[in-house]
Amino acid sequence: MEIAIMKAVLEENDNKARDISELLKSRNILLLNLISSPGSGKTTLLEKTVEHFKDKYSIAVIEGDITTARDAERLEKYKIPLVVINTDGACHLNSMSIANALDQFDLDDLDIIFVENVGNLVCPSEFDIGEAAKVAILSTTEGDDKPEKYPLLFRESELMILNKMDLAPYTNFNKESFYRDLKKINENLPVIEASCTKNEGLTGWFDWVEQKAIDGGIIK
Ligand SMILES: Nc1nc2c(ncn2[C@@H]2O[C@H](COP(=O)(O)OP(=O)(O)O)[C@@H](O)[C@H]2O)c(=O)[nH]1
Ligand SMILES: [Mg+2]
Repeated sequence: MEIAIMKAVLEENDNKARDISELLKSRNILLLNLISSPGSGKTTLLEKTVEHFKDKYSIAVIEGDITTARDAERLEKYKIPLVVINTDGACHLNSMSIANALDQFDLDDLDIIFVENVGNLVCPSEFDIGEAAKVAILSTTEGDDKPEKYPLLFRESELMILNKMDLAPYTNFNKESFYRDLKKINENLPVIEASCTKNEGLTGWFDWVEQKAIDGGIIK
């Protein structure tokens, strides 16, 4: 019984995700879904990304959080369209909540929508939201074993950012075993090593976003 209900929930989610994906493709809008555990640097990456692209692309952000609007408040300074989705305890965003959030934007006016998913390495990977790509973020302080422990995210993502490289020397993060595990899970997953707070390695990320935008028909 429980399995049947879960299947129905996922099916409803996937149907709506397909609608969103088609809608956004028809309007040449790129939706990127950022997924990581709490504290690995999603909001910091978004701050740097909006700062970098704000004069080139029309950007909006959907902030998913269990409660509070604290991450959205950090982005208010950029004067971009922002929607907060409080999931009231749920550990991920679903496509129905994304559809509601999209209703609050003027889609005629947007190029890229970044979604900061709820901080969690498990649930957000299971729920498509109509994104062009999922992006996994992991920080060196979380441990090199995370891809092997939470493989779905690393299998589903098109890009991974290994953040907090500035802290790596103070941790026991073992790059060799990290890359060895990751290769077994998703051989072709590109990894960008970065430090968001030190503005290091971000060019690779900006180039990737730009290429995705071009692939999505957004020419600026
Ligand atoms: N040392 C270091 N700290 C970082 C880096 N990126 C983010 N942080 C810090 O990590 C904490 C959590 O970052 P935040 O962006 O809120 O993570 P989120 O929960 O994934 O959105 C904050 O105190 C950030 O300043 C980094 O590259 N290096
Ligand atoms: Mg955040």
